[in-house]
Amino acid sequence: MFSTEDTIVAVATPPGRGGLGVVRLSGPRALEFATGLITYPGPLTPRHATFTTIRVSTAHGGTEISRVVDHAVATFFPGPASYTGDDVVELSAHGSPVVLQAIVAAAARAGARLARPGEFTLRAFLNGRIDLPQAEAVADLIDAVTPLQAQAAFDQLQGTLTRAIADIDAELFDLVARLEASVDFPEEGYHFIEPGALVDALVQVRTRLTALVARGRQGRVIREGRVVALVGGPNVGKSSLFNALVGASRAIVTPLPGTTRDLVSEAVDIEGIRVTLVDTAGLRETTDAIEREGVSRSREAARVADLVVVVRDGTVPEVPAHCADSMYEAPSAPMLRVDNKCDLPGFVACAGALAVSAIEGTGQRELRMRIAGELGATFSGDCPEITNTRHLELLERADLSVGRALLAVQRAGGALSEEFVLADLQEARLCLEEITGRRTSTDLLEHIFTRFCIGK
Ligand SMILES: Nc1nc2c(ncn2[C@@H]2O[C@H](COP(=O)(O)OP(=O)(O)O)[C@@H](O)[C@H]2O)c(=O)[nH]1
Ligand SMILES: [Mg+2]
Repeated sequence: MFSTEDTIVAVATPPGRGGLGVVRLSGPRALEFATGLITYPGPLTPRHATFTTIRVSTAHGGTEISRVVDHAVATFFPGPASYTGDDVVELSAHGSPVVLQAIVAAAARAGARLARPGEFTLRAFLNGRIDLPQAEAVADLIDAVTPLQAQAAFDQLQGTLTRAIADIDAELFDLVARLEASVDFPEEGYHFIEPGALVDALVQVRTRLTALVARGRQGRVIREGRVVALVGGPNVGKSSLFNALVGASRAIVTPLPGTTRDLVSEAVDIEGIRVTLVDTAGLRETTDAIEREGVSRSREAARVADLVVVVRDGTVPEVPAHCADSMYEAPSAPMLRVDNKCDLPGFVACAGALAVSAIEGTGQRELRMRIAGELGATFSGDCPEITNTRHLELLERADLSVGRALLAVQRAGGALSEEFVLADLQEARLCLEEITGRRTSTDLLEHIFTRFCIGK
């Protein structure tokens, strides 16, 4: 995975047909291989788009046949100021899979190696162009489904997390240096940092870490998305509400109870959070085998959801047997009660329930906000710097270590043993280094970069 000596090639645009398709080459021989693929005679000017034609040669029964296959724009990005840090050439041709594959095959025949998933970005990381969170942000940006996900990923790519970590690490570094000096020069009673000042400094670091962790817990919701299940009795309007939230007529709506028999799910953007919304079969006793299976799937959906929206028909007096929550084992996820059909006469909302009309749209904005609120993520202003579980877990560990150090100093008073505090602070620094990738393992890189698509 780590050979960075050779030149790699891949189609950088998504599979399938499109107006344009880009083949990317990176490595010491990128320019040489690309020059062999184009008819443009002169040297390529760095960072200039050069219009040319692509010529590839194929073997036909022992003879090489060279053919011009497409028009293209060739751009040469000399290293180290390129995406990967190596020499990079991008050939932008028409988005024909046949042409693009022919270009890749010709480059491979010339000696380029087919790039593995994420290998361009891996090189950027190994060449020090970006740190690990920035590389991870590239994958997140590409995978983003909601604008907020994209924004959070782009912020991270711009280095917001990198800077937040660097600031904390700088403070820790300063403390570690002073504590080490105290250990190395144990002159009678002399501390390179007084216990009082040490407590203040640790409290400050801890506060920053804790705040970042808290924001990361919210941020994780942005990145990973959440599952929300709509459950309730038959005919209360679950499918209608589902369609209203999805903004399309996805689930079948009829006046007949028992219409929805399988789970219908759709990814929607609710206040910036990627929500997988699941419409379920109405919970009721039934003899119909298909519907019974649907009801059992509904219970399962409610069990695994991050939030259960319990829908009730507000025009029907609440009958305990029809009360949705009595129909499935109490889910561990939070519940949001919604009373539907508030447009009809005779509607009475239960205490604590939100009145909505799936048909007329009443209360739906409020419903979206409450869903986002229940999911623990309401964002006003900036995106959290942290959205990734890997970063969050390491940060939590760093936070705990600093917390331990702080406790040790506070307990010891004047009789402080610097070694103990040092060990905890060094542990915290190691966690931060693992986030940024200054300290990393092959397994971790493997894990991170195989999630990329080829050509990225
Ligand atoms: N007046 C009114 N009718 C609704 C509303 N929501 C759903 N319905 C009607 O109630 C019936 C059942 O709706 P449906 O979405 O299939 O309910 P489900 O069985 O819970 O999925 C349909 O005839 C809908 O048109 C609403 O907000 N107001
Ligand atoms: Mg339905």
